[in-house]
Amino acid sequence: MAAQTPADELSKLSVADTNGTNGTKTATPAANGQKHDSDDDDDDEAAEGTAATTETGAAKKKKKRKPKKKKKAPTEQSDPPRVLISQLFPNNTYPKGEESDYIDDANRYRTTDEEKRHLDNLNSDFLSDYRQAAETHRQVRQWAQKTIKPGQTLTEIANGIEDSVRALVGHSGLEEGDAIVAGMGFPTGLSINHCAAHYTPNAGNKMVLQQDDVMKVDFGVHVKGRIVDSAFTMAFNPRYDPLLEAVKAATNAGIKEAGIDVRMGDIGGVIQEVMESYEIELNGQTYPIKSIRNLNGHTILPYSIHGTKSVPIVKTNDTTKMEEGDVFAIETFGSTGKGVVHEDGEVSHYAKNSDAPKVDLRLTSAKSLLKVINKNFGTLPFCRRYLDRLGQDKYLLGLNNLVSNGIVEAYPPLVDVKGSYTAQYEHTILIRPNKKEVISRGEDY
Ligand SMILES: [Co+2]
Repeated sequence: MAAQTPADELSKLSVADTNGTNGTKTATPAANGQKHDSDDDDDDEAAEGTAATTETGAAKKKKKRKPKKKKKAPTEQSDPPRVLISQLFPNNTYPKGEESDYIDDANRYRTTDEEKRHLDNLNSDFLSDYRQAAETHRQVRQWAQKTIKPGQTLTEIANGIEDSVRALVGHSGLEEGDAIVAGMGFPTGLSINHCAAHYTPNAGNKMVLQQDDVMKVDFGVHVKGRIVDSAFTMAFNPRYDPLLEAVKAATNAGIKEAGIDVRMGDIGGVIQEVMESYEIELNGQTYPIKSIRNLNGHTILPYSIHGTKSVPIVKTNDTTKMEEGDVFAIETFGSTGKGVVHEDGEVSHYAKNSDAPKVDLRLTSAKSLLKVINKNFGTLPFCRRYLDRLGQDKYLLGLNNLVSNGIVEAYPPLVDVKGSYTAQYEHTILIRPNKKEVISRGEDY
């Protein structure tokens, strides 16, 4: 989910030819849950074999077969994805993301430092929750990438992604409080063409994906509040390839630059340099690709998608540093338009403010809606469809009242100029004590 830059820091950078390719390797070691199962079976059989020496052959055979009767757990994901990730990777053996060492002189020691490794080991629950959420994101998005086609409605696409996420973490989110245990980390953004972010269909939306559309798919998965925020862009016409390539390279450059003690403004500079080394030809006209300067990456806190630090995607003077323990969403947006977004259109995304003021609400509908939000989302972002599926109706007055009281924040769609095209790629990275981990990295992006 995109974070908006309130202050407009403008330091334009003109860039010479930079080939923005970034050879990123994917490491998704296949964790193997089968070994443990078969070990168990062997143990059972060995124990039976020695204990049951006096039994008849038939009785022994009957007894022996028993443990094998249990239905084999699926070892492959279904289509559409409905198999629990915890079943595919038993005993918390979720695949790691892409790990890399800190390579600058001041932090190189961390790779082998015992104390840092010890600190890292203390985080095993944090890491396995994060990796479970990330694997869910990968499997759902890879299914989405092969299934989404022009002609589908945005509602169909969003429901397809969200039903899959909820099934894979095993929480439908329909019973009170269930969505807080695990599920959607924020609504599925399906932002098309000049719309860069924060668009998801509300009830009754009839929008259909078109052949020449450029669609940003930005969704979050959380497990116990550990939110993976990752996004990609889909286009069916190859004429947009340079735009997508620019943004993917820019995001990867930002990820590569990230590390302990690295300054935010410098990361922005690297991202902008790569992004703006690209151009694109559309209908015989050449457009420079610009970083959208008022969108940025951000830290992620438990149950809170936008932490306190921002990662700009243009060069700035921000000297805030990345620190051990931070979780960052590195996201970049490229545009053929002005490279600035503004709010436009009907709101779908909302989130309760973590520092919501204590207000004595006079509107009954606002009061009861706030209870629903507290119980089902807490500070996790939600959209109107999520209220609909909980059986809420006629909630708009109450919802708007919570927004005007500063309790809930509205996140309207963010758009560049009409006729322009925007793209986005995003990953979540963990600044672990001894390593950096691109938790959401996959073979796709
Ligand atoms: Co984000």
